[in-house]
Amino acid sequence: MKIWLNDRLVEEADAKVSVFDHGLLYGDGVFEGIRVYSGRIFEFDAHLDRLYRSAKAIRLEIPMSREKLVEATEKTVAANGISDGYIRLVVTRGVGTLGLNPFVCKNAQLFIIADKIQLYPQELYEKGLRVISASTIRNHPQSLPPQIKSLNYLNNILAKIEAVDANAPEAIMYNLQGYVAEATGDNVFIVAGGVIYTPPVQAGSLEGITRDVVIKLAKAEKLKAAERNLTRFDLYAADEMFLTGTAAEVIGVVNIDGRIIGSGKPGPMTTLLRKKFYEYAHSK
Ligand code: PXG
Repeated sequence: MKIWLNDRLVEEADAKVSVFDHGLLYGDGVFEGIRVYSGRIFEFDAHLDRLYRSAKAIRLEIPMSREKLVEATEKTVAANGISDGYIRLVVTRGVGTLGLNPFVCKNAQLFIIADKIQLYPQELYEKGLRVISASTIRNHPQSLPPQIKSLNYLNNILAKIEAVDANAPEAIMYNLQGYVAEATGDNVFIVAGGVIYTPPVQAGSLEGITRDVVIKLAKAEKLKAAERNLTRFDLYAADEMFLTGTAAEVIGVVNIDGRIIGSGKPGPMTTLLRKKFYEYAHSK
């Protein structure tokens, strides 16, 4: 496998960063996870916008122009012969001294991996997921804003550990007020009374690109979609529930904390949006 490292493609064995990189020492950096469908980089502009916004929020300068970054990403995808897969674009703060000050790090490191993607098994898309409510509260936006896609995922990992311990593939995270924030690596939607609801990002979620696409596709189908704060009860009482994300795409949830959602199978709107998403992803 060839990896893009800073200014060129290198062999995987030579793609190394320092133990003094603040990305490793402090989780100081940002990243994007992007799909490649039928040889096309999915919603690349939206992902780049989010990467630059995340970097700006943590005062990290991305060491490459946007045009060069597009070129480097396309070269990495081509060099690895990926037509359907996954890109991980990472920018770390770079090498510094032991100590938090990010401004001692003079050379941000940028690397790009293009690989096949590990998916949920097909069976889970047909049957739907069982999820749990995590007791780990999502980072407060005044603490580490969840809108920053940073290299520090420990908050999500703590919730993921709860899911794994409960033998569930995903956990729902709530904010300090008790409203739904997001899943550990996906956004949350429900259907109630014929309307599709998802929490506003201000409730503590990443502004998911799949989320935005799904809202657009729902509106194109003349379905009603709205942002609204959701409680744990709203999830328990929902007619349908689904998650969206780059890796999962659109996947139904049929059980939360032992409560069966709807008929216990992915619902009709979930199934329709999954189909529309597939068509959109493979047509663009
Ligand atoms: N919330 C969080 C916390 C995420 O990490 C999403 C929502 C969904 O956003 P997108 O833009 O993907 O629709 C994410 C995305 C991985 C992996 O390797 C994680 C994500 C995306 C791709 C791969 O775990 N998270």
